Amino acid sequence: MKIALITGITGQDGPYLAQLLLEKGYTVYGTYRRSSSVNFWRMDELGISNHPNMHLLEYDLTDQSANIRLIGQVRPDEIYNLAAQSFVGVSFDQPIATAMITGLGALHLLEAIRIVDPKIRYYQASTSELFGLVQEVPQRETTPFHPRSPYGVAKLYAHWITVNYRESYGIFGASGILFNHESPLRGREFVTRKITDSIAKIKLGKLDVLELGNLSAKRDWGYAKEYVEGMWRMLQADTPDTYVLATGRTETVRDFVSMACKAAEIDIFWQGEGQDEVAVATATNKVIVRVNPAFYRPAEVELLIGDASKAKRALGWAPKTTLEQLCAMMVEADLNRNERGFSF
Ligand code: NDP
Ligand code: GDR
Repeated sequence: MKIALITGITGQDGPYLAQLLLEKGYTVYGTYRRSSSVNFWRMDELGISNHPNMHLLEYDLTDQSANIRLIGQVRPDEIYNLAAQSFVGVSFDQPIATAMITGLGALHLLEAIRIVDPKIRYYQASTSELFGLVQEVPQRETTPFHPRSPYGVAKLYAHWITVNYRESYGIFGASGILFNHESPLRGREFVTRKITDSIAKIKLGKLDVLELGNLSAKRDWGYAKEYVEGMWRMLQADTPDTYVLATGRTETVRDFVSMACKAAEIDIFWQGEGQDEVAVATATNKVIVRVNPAFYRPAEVELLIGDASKAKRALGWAPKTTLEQLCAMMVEADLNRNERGFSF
């Protein structure tokens, strides 16, 4: 029976990955941070919190002695490093904390692997934010990087240090350059879930207006549950490598709002431009979505669209769920939760 260690089990991807690995017969250790109100609602939603092979450990990625002790204690076959300060917007306000966690955190784990057991396989959660300013469309493993946020720059370090430990010490370090992936378990600070949760509240009469930033940003959004399967496949390959996971389709934030309204059966029309652009509900003629420049970022990533053909060829991985299906799934989950007064 294999042992896996997942850092960041309280986030979106951790519980989906844990669920997959438990189904495959792994023993899974998930790490969470000490805080005044730790919540495990995502694991609860997937029904894995009380699984006999699921264990939780308190841990902070930035504490190097904790990394060495953790790996010595768990002795995993595979480590999935999902822990990060992962919100791009916050990284502009907390650039140093982001560098320590999201960038140096990966080095802490790789060093611990080198010291404790170099045979451990390591997955680094890299990101399409590495591409940043558009250099090539679609973006693939060979596209030059130009990150546009402290988060992207920190992830660039984590990516290259993974490649460096692969080349220097023969450590099995795989780097997955994953494009945006969403789900009903997405944090509400990210735009898709902010939209589906707010549209659900508007539908139920619990909110009047949703405020958003840049409506024209284009993202390649996939379904998180399918992306964690790709992470696992990267660690089962014969050799460690770097892979893009993406759907190959890109849509604007505005399109996602329209899709969510359709799923919630709210008829809307768009009017105005730039900061004055609004979405109006046809039935009531009331503005339900407007722009608030406070949500703009100092530097924006305008267009992401990925080419995952290498992952398809080498790993047999391909996305299945369409964006319409994903959006409808998220709206439905948020309608149910808001009816129950759910607040995460
Ligand atoms: P989330 O933000 O939902 O989860 C991040 C996790 O990291 C949380 O469990 C968080 O714990 C934990 N964490 C934060 N800081 C520390 C720390 N100092 N020590 C230990 N744990 C910490 O991210 P996702 O699940 O969406 O993403 C998983 C990974 O994949 C992240 O690294 C992200 O950057 C990357 N990624 C995500 C993409 C996406 O579209 N979702 C795309 C590409 C890459 P806490 O709850 O205590 O804050
Ligand atoms: P992103 O995701 O920055 O791509 O990072 P996010 O959902 O935060 O933003 C996507 C795009 O939407 C625009 N936007 C808004 N974003 C938020 N959060 N809130 C708003 O109100 C809003 N209005 C418009 C943003 O400007 C942006 O263009 C996510 C994270 O999961 C990263 O950790 C991961 O690495 C990348 O995806 C791939």
